[in-house]
Amino acid sequence: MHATVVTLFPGLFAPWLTSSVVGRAVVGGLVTVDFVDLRELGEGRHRVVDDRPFGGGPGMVLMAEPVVQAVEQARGRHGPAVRTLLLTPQGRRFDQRFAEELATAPDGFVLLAGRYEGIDERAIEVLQPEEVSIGDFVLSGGEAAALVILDAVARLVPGVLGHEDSATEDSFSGPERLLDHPHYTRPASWRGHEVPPVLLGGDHGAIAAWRREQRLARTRARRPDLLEPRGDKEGACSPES
Ligand code: 9D3
Repeated sequence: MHATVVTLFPGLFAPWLTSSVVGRAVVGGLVTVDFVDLRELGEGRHRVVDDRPFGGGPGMVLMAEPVVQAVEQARGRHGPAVRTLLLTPQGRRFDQRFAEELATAPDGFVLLAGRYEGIDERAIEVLQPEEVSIGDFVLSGGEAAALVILDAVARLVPGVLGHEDSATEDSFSGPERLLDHPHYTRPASWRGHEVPPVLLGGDHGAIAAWRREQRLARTRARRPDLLEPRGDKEGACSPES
């Protein structure tokens, strides 16, 4: 996996890239994350990258020229099938299926993290990025969203997780997208709370059946939307969403 992040704040990524499961994969070379510092493509001696919005209003807007130059520089480090993602609250919702697509993208991907009020729309017209949001809440910039995407994608790269089939047993992966069942470890009795006896009996068929029941019951109770027919999972077609 090769990702290039275009950002004004490459320093925000460093601790994550050298620690954690995913960080070890970066260090080990299975995952490569590099950066284009948008500031270095800014205008003039002060490397200006933003200006006030035409038409007025609060905040600043990233200028088209430095953004397009930075993304072109980033794309130049990848093959012709590189995907370009613009992180924006206006984007398509990121999900596990999207993560799976990116994990197998043959020429990797570029993540463009915005700041301020947004990016000059003409940069978006020229770059034709895939616009992606990580959810309906307000972040202060695209960097936290870029980290979320890098983490979700990197752990799908074969060899990144210690335990190889951890990723395929995840909620939301595989043909059945269900929430997880509850987990227990020792002691079997703790502060008067008991571990469900089936888990202590050693009957692996009964354990599998119990876990599957738990997964279904939890999904029905907490995320009934996941049990609806495929293609309507995002809720985009349902009137109440
Ligand atoms: C307070 C400013 N908002 C006015 C309506 C617009 C706005 C601009 C920029 C809101 C957030 C941001 C910064 N967010 C991102 O760059 C971002 C984001 C997010 O905020 N939520 C979910 N996914 C993403 S991906 C990038």
